[in-house]
Amino acid sequence: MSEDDFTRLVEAEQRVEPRDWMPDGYRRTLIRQIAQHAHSEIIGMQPEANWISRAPSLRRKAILLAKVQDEAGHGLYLYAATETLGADRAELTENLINGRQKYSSIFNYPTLTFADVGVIGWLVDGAAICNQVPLCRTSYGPYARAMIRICKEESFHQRQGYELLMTMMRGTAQQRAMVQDAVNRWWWPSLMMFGPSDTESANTEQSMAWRIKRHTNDELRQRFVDMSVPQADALGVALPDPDLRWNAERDHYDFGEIDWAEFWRVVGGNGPSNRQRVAHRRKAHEDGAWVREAAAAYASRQEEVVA
Ligand code: BYC
Repeated sequence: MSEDDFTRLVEAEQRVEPRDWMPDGYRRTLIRQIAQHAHSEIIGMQPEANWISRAPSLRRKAILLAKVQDEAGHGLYLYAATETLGADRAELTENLINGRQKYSSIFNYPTLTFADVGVIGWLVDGAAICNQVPLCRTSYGPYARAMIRICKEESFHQRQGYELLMTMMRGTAQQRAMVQDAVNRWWWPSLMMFGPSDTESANTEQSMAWRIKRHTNDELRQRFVDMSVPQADALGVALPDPDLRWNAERDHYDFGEIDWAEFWRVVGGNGPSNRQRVAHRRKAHEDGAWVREAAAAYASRQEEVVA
C-alpha cells in the first residue's frame, strides 16, 4: 500500500489495519493518544478506589467495584491496541511512571466525599463519553473497535453516577450540600478534559486530517456544556459559572473562560494529586514484579513442554 492508497482509504471512511502501510507520524500520534488514554484509565482507578471500602451500602460498593474493574479492562484493551502498532507495553508503563507520557488532567484532583463518586460518574464519565463516542469512528481499526466496547461501559458508569446523585438530592440538606460542593469542584476540571482550545491545540489539525480525531477540542467541549446544563437543572444543582447562559443566536450555551494556567499546571505535573497518583502507580508496578516474573517463567516452561 502506498501513501496515496492510505490517504484514499482514510478519506473513504475505511479502517486502517495493523498490517497496512501507514505514515510514521500517524503511527506515532496513535501510540501517543491511545497510550495517554490507557494511562488515564489505569490512573483513573485511584480516585474512585479511594471510596470502595467506605461506600455507604453493599449495593454502592458492588457498583463502584464493577466500575473500577471496567476501567482496568479499558486500560488493557487500549494497551493491546498500541501493541498492534508495534509499541511495547512495558515501555509505555515506564513512560507513565517516569512522567514521559501524559494521562488526563482530571485524575489529579482529590475525591473528598462520596458525592465525588457520583459527580465523577455524571461529569467525568459524561465528558469521556462525549469525547470518546466519535472515536468509535476513528480511522485505525483496533482503536475504533476497542472504543465501541469502552463507550458501552462508560454509559453505564455515567448512569450510575447520575442515579447516585439523584438519590442524594432526594436525601437530607447536608447530602444536597455535598453534591453541590462536589459539582463546584469538578465542573471546571471536567471542561479541561477536552484539552487546550483549538487555537492552542498542537495536534488537532493533523489528527483531524488523518481522521484519528473526528471533532476539535472546542466542538466537543461545547457539546458537553450543552448536554450538561439541562441535566444539572433536572438534578437541582447550580453549575459554578456566572457566565453560563443560553445564546439563541448561536443555538448553544455561552460559558466562562477556563483557567488555562491551572490546566497547564496540572498537565505539567503540578496539580493537587499528580505526585501521589504517579507514586502509587509506581509502587503497584514494583509490587507486581513477582507476578510478571512468575507469568514469564510459566510461559517459558509451557514453550519448553510444547517443543
Ligand atoms: N490532560 O494537541 P492537543 C478516561 C495534552 S477519560 C492531560 O489538543 P490531542 C476516563 C495532549 O496530550 C480521559 N494532557 O492533544 C474517564 C498534548 O500533549 P502531548 C482520557 C492533555 O491529543 C472516566 C497537549 O496537551 N481520554 O480515561 O490532539 C473514568 C496538547 O493537546 C489534556 C482520552 O485520552 C488533558 N486533559 O487532544 C476513567 C481520549 N488535553 O501528548 C477513565 C482520547 C490535552 O503532545 N484522547 N493534553 O505531549 C483524545 O481525545 C485527545 O488525546 C485529547 C487531546 C482530546 C485528550
